[in-house]
Amino acid sequence: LGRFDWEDPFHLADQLTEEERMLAEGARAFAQEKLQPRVIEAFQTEAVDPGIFAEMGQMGLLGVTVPEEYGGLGAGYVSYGLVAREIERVDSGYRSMMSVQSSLVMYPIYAYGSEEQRQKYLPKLASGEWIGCFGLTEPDAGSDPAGMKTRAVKTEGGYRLTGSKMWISNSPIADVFVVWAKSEAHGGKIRGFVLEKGMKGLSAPKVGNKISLRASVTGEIVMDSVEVGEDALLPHVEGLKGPFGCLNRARYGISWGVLGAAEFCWHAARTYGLDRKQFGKPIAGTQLFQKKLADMQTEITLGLQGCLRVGRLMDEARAAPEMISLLKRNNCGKALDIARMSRDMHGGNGISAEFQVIRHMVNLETVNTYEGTHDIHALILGRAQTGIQAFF
Ligand code: TGC
Ligand code: FAD
Repeated sequence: LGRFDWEDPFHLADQLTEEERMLAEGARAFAQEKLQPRVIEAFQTEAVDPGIFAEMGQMGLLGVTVPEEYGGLGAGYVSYGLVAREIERVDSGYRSMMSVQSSLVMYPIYAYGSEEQRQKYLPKLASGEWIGCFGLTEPDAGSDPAGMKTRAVKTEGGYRLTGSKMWISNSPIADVFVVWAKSEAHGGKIRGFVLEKGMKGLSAPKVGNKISLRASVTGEIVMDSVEVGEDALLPHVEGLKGPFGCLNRARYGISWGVLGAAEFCWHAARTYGLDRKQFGKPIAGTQLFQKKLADMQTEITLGLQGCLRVGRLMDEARAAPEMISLLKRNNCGKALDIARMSRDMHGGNGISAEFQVIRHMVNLETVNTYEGTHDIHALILGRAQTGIQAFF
């Protein structure tokens, strides 16, 4: 008979390569030693330390899948997912910083950019010297990015961009802005542009008063007739498949990441239940408590196995976007349920910042919403199995 490991019931670790295991261990050590000690205060004070990007860069955690010649690690998507899981075990905001930089900024420059753009931006984004952001969402175009109003108009030497983006991770501290706009010169099709901090007419005010994801800074991107050269255009993609190609990767990473947050909440509930006595015995010795622990263990184990499967398919270029929707939707929803359950199992202590589960809980509300809401992914899956789109 096989051995049962309560923390890793399906022996996920045995299904990884030696390189993947080592990268995951390095990422876990970094996250626990460098990020965990500062997260409680960072969340409370909403203070984002831009130096975290350079620290992540030094560890090779930015652009894990980008080839080494551009400063990345040249590793596969399972490796990328394992990194997301370890960082989000500490905080979804830190994972956000990493995944925007890797999947939403480095990936499009690598996949859709010119050789000059790759060489100019990727090494400095990989090292964390430069910070990137990704502007798709607008005040009036969230779930429906095709409704964006941002426009690029052709000028003599390039383009003039006008519009505003909303809810953009990293934008107030960004050096590099990947933004999506409808370009008149390309028949009104959506095109990607790379903008740089300091350009005339470009600003990125912070969005304040967030109750969620406070360790990651969020802002607007305001483009008031920003003039760019032809070299700012990402030449190799047009249409919504440009931003969606990036989102596929980020959504996949989130699917692993949220399970890291869920694992933290599960382990915390177990430890708390073993320590805390009521009615003369540990609360972990009650049937209701154990049922909740069993539910957490089951959902996390199944979710991780799904991530590994889709990660392997991504590495073989056989993953369909709908597989990622299934995973992103289910894992975010389950992680949020688990965080809420853990909060409850901690009783009054569950609302204290010190026990950390309520921070994960409020963070996961954002993660359930961004990169396609829980319901939008249901509609993507509904369309894929009925052939009928139900968005409008
Ligand atoms: P639809 O007609 O379905 O497609 C339009 C074109 O796009 C192509 N496409 C995809 N390509 C690659 N991957 C995918 N997943 C794709 N999905 C669609 C499609 O083939 C088509 O191409 P073509 O060549 O035929 O034109 O488009 P629609 O307008 O009906 O959209 C439907 C819907 C609702 C699924 C889509 O708009 C959607 O997913 N909405 C959610 C928006 C979203 O996820 N926004 C995320 C913003 S970024 C963010 O949140 C970052 S947070 C990061 C962090 O801090 O970690
Ligand atoms: P809406 O689209 O207005 O949705 C509101 C509600 O209506 C949701 O419940 C939704 O499911 C539902 N709904 C919408 N359409 C339908 C429909 N057809 N049928 C049924 N229900 C529907 N965006 C970026 O571009 N870059 C970033 O870096 C980024 N970072 C973010 C960071 C944070 C902290 C947050 C909160 C958001 C971020 N976003 C980013 C934006 C995020 O992707 C959007 O918030 C998300 O896509 C939802 O859009 P919305 O907020 O406009 O909500």
